[in-house]
Amino acid sequence: MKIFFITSNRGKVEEFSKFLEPLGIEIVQLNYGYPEIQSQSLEEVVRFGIEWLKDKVPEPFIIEDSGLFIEHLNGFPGVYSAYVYKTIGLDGILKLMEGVENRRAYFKSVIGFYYKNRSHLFVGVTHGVISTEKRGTFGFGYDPIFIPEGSKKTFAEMTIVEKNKLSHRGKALKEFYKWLKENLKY
Ligand code: ITT
Repeated sequence: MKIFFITSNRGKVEEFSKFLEPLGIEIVQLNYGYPEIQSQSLEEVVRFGIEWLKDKVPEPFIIEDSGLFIEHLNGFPGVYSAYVYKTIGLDGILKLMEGVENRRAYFKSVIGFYYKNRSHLFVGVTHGVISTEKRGTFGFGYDPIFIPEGSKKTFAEMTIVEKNKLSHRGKALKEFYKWLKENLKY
């Protein structure tokens, strides 16, 4: 089965492809921009995105919205993660966190799957801490400064398979995988 992934982020596509490979699913990236509404909720952003896209792109398709929520910064950058990454970047975040003891943060991922005129949402959350310096070269985005709970490595020091086992996206993908197995009789 072929599933279109509407995203500009190649890293996300690689993580999806690796996870869904055992089901024989081919993820095809479609870089088709869609409006991300101003909302405090990733779920709302995804629901709106699907509604906007459903008559414009081939089916079945997925979109995914994610964000990094830092406790000391009251959840910032959260739903603004992509914008903050492009503007102040990792160095900007590390600067905001200089000398801060409470480094707790979490990543959240919401996958939206549109199939046979219906939307299905799958959610994953991973708690961890913001490192004091950038480490690692794998992955994308905030990976070099996020250490998931129970690990000493940042996400950027892990292979895709290792990261998928611990990450927010991996957890959402696990739910999606279960749904596909149950509903599409894989
Ligand atoms: P889309 O085209 O799919 O929207 P995007 O990169 O703009 O791709 P989002 O809108 O979901 O993605 O924004 C999420 C931001 O959080 C973005 O800057 C990502 O790099 C970052 N992010 C999301 N998941 C991440 C992960 O697993 N590791 C590191 N950074 C992540």
